[in-house]
Amino acid sequence: MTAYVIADLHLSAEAPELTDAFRKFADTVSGDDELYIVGDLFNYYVGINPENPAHKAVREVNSSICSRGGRVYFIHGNRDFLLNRKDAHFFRMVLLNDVHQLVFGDMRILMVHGDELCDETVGYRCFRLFSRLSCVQCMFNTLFSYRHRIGMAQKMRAKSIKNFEAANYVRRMINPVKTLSFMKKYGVSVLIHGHTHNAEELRPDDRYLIVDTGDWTSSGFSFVKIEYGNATPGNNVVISLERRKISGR
Ligand SMILES: [Mn+2]
Repeated sequence: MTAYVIADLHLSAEAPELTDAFRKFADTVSGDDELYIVGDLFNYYVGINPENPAHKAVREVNSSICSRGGRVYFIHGNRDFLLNRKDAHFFRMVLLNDVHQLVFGDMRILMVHGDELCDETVGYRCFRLFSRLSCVQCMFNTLFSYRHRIGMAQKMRAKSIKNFEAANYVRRMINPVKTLSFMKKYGVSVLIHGHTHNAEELRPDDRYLIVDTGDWTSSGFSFVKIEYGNATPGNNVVISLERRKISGR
């Protein structure tokens, strides 16, 4: 049995090669397996659009995983936090809390998107808190049309890209001190996160493992594979970070 963890696919109508890669990758998820998408599945998300090929594909792909007995779970990223429980149902996935724990015997693995592990500005922290309130989201969806919401999301994306460029493309990183104290608070030895787009394993010391799932681009993608046995799951959990090239590149 295997649990796959992926993040930062950034699917959109403009990047069909990523949607195709997701489709192919999903074929490896068998009936005994679980797929965890830990945020930023979509490049931006302001509601279901049945005409959007990325939305259609996610629904189809997840439906096919579910129909063979597999399960798909989703944790919000900073780009798709507006995806609510009803939307998750449409996409055939189960919406989890922002912090989720997997327990295999005595091994506990924490999963988060990862933006909360970075050094964010006070402004972003306030925005994150405010924008995740369901009453605010409900108001946003009621007050503005889908087209209007798309426009606002695109403006926010443009501003974020400009800020990233202004900072000279500084590599996004988690704060290791914050991350360790986060892990200690939850009493876990393993943490898997996305958001920072660097597929890598960090071992602050022998007791802790921090894995960045990496992202999906037109040249390739990465994912975390957690293999666990049936009988004594705590004793034989194997965690690996795997990379794949997108064929044709
Ligand atoms: Mn993110």
